Amino acid sequence: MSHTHAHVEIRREDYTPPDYLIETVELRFELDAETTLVSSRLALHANPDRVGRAPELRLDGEELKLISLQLDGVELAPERYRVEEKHLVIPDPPERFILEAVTEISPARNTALSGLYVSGPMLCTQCEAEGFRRITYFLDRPDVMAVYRVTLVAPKSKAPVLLANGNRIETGELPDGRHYATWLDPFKKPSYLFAVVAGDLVALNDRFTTMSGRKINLELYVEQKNLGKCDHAMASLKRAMRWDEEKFGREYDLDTYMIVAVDDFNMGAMENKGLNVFNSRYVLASPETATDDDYQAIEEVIGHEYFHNWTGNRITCRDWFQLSLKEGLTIYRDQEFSADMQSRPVKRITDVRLLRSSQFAEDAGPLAHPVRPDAYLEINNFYSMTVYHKGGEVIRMLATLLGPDGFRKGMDLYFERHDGQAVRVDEFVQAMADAGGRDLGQFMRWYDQAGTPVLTVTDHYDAATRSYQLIVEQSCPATPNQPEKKPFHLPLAMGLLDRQGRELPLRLSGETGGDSRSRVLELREAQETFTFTGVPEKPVPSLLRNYSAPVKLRYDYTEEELVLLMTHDSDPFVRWEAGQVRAGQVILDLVADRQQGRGMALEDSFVAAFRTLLTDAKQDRAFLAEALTLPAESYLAEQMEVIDPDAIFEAREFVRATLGTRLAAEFQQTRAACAPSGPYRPDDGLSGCRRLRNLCLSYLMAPGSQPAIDAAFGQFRSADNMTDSIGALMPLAGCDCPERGEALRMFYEKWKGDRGVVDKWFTLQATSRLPGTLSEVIALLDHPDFEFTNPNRVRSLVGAFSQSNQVRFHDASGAGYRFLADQILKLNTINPQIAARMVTPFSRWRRFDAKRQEMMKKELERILAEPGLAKDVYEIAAKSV
Ligand code: 0A1
Ligand code: ZN
Repeated sequence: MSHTHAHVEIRREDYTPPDYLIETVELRFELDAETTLVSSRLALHANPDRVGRAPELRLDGEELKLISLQLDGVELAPERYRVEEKHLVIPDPPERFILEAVTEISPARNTALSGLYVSGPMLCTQCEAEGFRRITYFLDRPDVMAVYRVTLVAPKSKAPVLLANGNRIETGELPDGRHYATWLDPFKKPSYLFAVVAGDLVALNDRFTTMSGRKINLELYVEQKNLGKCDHAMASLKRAMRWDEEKFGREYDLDTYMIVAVDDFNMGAMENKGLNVFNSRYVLASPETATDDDYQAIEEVIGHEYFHNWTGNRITCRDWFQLSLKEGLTIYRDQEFSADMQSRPVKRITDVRLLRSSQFAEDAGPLAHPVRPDAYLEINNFYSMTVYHKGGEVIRMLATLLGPDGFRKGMDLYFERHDGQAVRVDEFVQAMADAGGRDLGQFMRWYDQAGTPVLTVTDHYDAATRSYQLIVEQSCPATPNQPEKKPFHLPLAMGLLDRQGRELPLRLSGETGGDSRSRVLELREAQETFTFTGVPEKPVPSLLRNYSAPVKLRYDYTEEELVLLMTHDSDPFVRWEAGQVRAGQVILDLVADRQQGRGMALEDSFVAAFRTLLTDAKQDRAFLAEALTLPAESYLAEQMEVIDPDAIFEAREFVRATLGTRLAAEFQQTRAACAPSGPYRPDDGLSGCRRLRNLCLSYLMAPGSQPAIDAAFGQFRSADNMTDSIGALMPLAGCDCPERGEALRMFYEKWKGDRGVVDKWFTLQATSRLPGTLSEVIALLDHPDFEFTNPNRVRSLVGAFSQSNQVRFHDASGAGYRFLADQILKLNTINPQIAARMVTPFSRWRRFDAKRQEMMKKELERILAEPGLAKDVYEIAAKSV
């Protein structure tokens, strides 16, 4: 097979400044779903900083029909320009000129959801990363920043609301029932932050008074039927605005902040200047339709997009290789915001869980790339766990190394130096280095080297000298194009416990005084030894407190030591982690037993430790729920040489069922103790209680006894909120009992008009571990509510099955693989971005047994052989195979 695809690789080292700059942009949209006319007027001039003379102007453009073109007011003769497939080229333009173009586009045919497209009753745009070129010819790159003035024209009946970035400066009526609005965004911005929205929408309005006393209008636009589901998003926005003022001294800059909720959206949300566009799942919530987790996610994403106003918009990226400059930093900011709004330890635990289950897998496979990648075919493929979440961990390490005051000083310096600019990661790290008076040269390796470092820790206690040595070795596995790695500079937060679980003073040899109980060791070498003095007995090391670096930690703890850490460490993350390590050992031992045909039996000591935890009334319930949740199948898989999805599933289920049986009384008691005492409120502080209660139910359901089924069905029928409804329906959906079908039917009947809830209904079925799941999923493709054109719906069924149902997706027959490849090929022509994201499960093929490897590879090859394969899909499939 020949892979002669003419896809051009873009390389970081090839960056050159733009030959031309654009000072102002005037756009006029004659909006219509079938055919929209876009008239643009660009004020261009040769870039004084360009490399060499500017020979020609190459504007980006895709799927555009050029209607007319004028230079300095004169129609351009055909020999003075060229229309290529993806460019408009003007070979010899003047130094400074006005270019006017009229292009025609079709929003209704734009199923890729990039550029201007139709979603329900509106037209909206998505321009990051390279969608603006699907609207008009432009220098569509983030280091070209301009002031935009935009006029929208549309029939008033179809689109009573006309929105764009910035301030509305003029509105008026036009003949034939049309109207218009003109918007001016006074802030220079890159084209990827451009947005317009037009449609039949209503707004929830509110006000925010900034720290300097300015009044900001807050407007949240939704379809009429959703107006009652906006309060939480609005309240979250106000909390985010206040938080950024208090924590970072950052105030909002425009007079209006608008958010629009759309049903068809490729990602979570988009930070367009003054006009965020959100996937409606991160806006709409009511107690009946949204779970506690949904409420939480809304607050987080609202915060994320708001925080981008300073980290992304005011200071943006010079080029797309710098994506983590805005994304890693903004993830860190939204994590800290959420941590301040809820339980900080629980937030940290959920963030680490996500990182280790998804980012670690990415970093260990053929798609591994540095936080700042070196090359790409399609930038949309690099909105990755690595760029976002590992990028966030890198910022967190800087905050740990510099301390809160140093980090804040660094942020202030970064804003002071670079406001209004498009910069690189280097400028950010330099600001941190300068503010903290530190050399962060070695730290930059976190941006350049891919792969998850491994810290191997050993120790030695010398009773005679009362000294304790901690020997830390670091290494990092090879990743694509990076066979050899240099050591990282990283913070290792730690403490030492005596055998009673009391914290010991931490004095390194050579130090006087200083007997803190928790400290940060800085690692820089492949191997380092830290010697603590005045240590009265052999301690138990508490390592990587608060998960101070995104690494894999290896230290040979005994069961007894893990229990000591679980019950006594002062750091909640370490307490949780000790339990996870212990549970992981137990399950992986059972996996080995099962693989070797031995019977499975659960150690009494494990059950006893679980009982102690479960009945510990002092524990915070949200934390307890985390501590009682077993490591995920995907995380366990990561730790196996050759992944055995069946054995992992069976061993884990065996543990759940055994605990459910042997601790039935305790689970029932805890569940009863967490029963609601009044009607549900999302912010009643009881979400931890609900989580624990639903976790108890799932353990009770694991052995599949009728009383447990009755309890679940009872909870399902009486629930006054989605958290408890799903909490009961999830275990029911995984149970081979008559109540299952009954409950799923009732749920659908009740919620069939609600997109968000119907997504949940698809996902519940796609993630059921019952053996017949794949057939059900295939049947659901023909359900009247299934749509290939809606990304949320595709994710809820195809994505959920292939990414969150390891045992059924990896069915030994290969049927799961064939199913996924079929759907990818269908999506390839509809929405390449979504199609590409669906390929990732195949990228892990090397981790499985020979038979599965072969079957997965065959599907990848089938995908690669498809004529007209989108660049997005090609890149992921080609790198994977
Ligand atoms: N910048 C957004 C994410 C985003 C990226 C690409 C999109 O379309 C292809 C849409 C949104 C964020 O970080 O929230
Ligand atoms: Zn972002």
